Amino acid sequence: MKEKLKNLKDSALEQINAAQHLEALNDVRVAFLGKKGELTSVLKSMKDVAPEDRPKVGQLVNEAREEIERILEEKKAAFEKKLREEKMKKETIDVTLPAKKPMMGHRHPNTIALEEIERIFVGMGYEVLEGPEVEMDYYNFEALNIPANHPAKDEQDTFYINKDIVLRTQTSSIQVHELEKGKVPIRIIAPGRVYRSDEVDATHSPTFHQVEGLVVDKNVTFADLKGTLQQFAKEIFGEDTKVKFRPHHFPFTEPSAEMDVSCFKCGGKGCRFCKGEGWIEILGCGMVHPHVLEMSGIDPEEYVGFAFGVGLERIALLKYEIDDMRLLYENDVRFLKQF
Ligand code: 2NL
Repeated sequence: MKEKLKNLKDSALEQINAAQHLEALNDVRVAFLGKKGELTSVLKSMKDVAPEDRPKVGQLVNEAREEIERILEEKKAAFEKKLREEKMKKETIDVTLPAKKPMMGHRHPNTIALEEIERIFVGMGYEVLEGPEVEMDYYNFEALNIPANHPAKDEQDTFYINKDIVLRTQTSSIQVHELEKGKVPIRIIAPGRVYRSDEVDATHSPTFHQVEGLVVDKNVTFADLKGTLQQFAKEIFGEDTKVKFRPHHFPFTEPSAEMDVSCFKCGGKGCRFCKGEGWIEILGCGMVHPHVLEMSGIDPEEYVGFAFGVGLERIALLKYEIDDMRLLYENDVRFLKQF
């Protein structure tokens, strides 16, 4: 019996040693210690052992069982340790690898152009003022000498909230509020989003941006207007830029003009960029209409003013040589990150 137990134990230890993985180890446990296992069957055959020998044999069986269990546990722990180490090795992080850079945002071409325009005028002593995009019809039209039935008020190109309230079509409304305060002299620029019921194409959008400017003081002349806008053109398009004023008509200025700049691509010779003209139209301007000053409570006999309005997108498209306005609104990062 003692011999049999020893063989059994040796055989178990041998199989444990030979086991290559956890499952094999478990098979050995079942084969020897399980319900139908070999050691268990020895216990079952105790009835064949002489009663006086039973305590002795029982002890031997228990010792064998304990030893097999101990070795099984040791081997199991060793397997688990090895598995853990392999897993750790596989999962190591190389902390010296360069980190993934966070995506950096950047300014929209419109914003870059606006900040440059603001810098130029702030440098000349102007203040930057903003105002609401939803305006009373009065501030958008009436106070600017555009009475009811004027073609500029056409339902076709104005978004009406109701009869008296509109989405502003120009940022002049900001300036009318400033005129009404009656604090002269005034030297402001008014940037902002404006709305017109236009179809979208390469040069039109129902929402775009304007920067308007207004100066009101004593003894302001058209020469001041020309000098100011010429300086602006030089700063934004380069020192060699020439300007040209063509007579025009706006209801809110008299006289009125449109200003062209010499093509900064060809220097005025004519190229694809300026469509062979040598000149590029850039803004509208004029001396503030006396009736506009009067309506806001400023005496046109004492004060004079000049004003101008420029499309921000127009400046951005020209400056960055973008040929389709829609690109400015699509927010495609591949486009935006070029500026
Ligand atoms: C353009 C050019 C312009 C003004 C805007 C203005 C504002 C006040 C008084 C008088 Cl408060 N004028 N702004 C003047 C001339 C031109 O915009 O192309 N507009 C459609």
